[in-house]
Amino acid sequence: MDFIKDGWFTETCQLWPGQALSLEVEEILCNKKSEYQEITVFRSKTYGTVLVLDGVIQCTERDEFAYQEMIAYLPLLSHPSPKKVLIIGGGDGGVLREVVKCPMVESVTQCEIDEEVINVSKKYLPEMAKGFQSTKLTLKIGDGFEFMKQNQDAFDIIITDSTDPVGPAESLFKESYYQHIKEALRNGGILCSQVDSAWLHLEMIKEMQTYCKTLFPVVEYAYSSIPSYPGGQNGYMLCSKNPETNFKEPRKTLSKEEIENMDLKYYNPEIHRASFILPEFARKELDECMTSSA
Ligand code: SPD
Repeated sequence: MDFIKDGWFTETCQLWPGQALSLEVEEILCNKKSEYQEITVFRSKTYGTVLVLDGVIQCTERDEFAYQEMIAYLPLLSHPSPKKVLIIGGGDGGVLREVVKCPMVESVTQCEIDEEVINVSKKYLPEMAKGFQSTKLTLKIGDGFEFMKQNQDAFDIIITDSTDPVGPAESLFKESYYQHIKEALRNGGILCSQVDSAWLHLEMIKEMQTYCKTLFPVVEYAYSSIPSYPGGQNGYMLCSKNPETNFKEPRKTLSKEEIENMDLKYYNPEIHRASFILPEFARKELDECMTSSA
């Protein structure tokens, strides 16, 4: 556990060389090695309980909702009738918690490779893991890439809530994975995948957007701010099989009352629209790749 020293956790990774985020640690609650990765949970001084996989922050109690709500509601509220949802990854349960809140969703299948992450989350992050109690859920433990291959024409929405593209999630950033998603989606189906920050991974996002554009008629990149993620942001790749989809305008606009009842803390219709407005350095690169591949 080299990443905790002298009371501080420090996140370094080959994917963001030359920079690191540190959080002050109050207590280490769990550190174990599963079949796939090292799982650590600690109570931090200012970000609540923190889940770390292979030394990389997955969620903190203070800002997790910014990620879980956006990766769930950007696709769900862009689809006219999102009845059947598949979540790949998402072992902490936060995305599931959001998806099952949506009244239009009838059933959710979740495929997580590492059962130990689910167990740890149930024990130390019960507010995130509460989605696992939903009667809408069918839980599968297994490899998301392999699971995707077995499904054809089955889901309205597919969400990939993975770790970064090193380690167990590497295959979930490949073109072949997106080909399988396309087949697993019903007509008009929508996918949303976590693809990291444009500040750090613009080339990878560009490459992904280029091959997604060869598979789907509508492809967009959105982002939300999350202070505990590298670069303070996370990006989302959204693709639709329906050429009429306009991701930038929610298909269903939640009222203030619905937002309150669903206990949303980050998502609202204005931030939905704003999340597609990119700073010039990113807009230029990503628009260029859209024009050249379309
Ligand atoms: N750089 C960290 C990206 C982590 C994305 N997955 C987070 C899981 C939260 N449900």
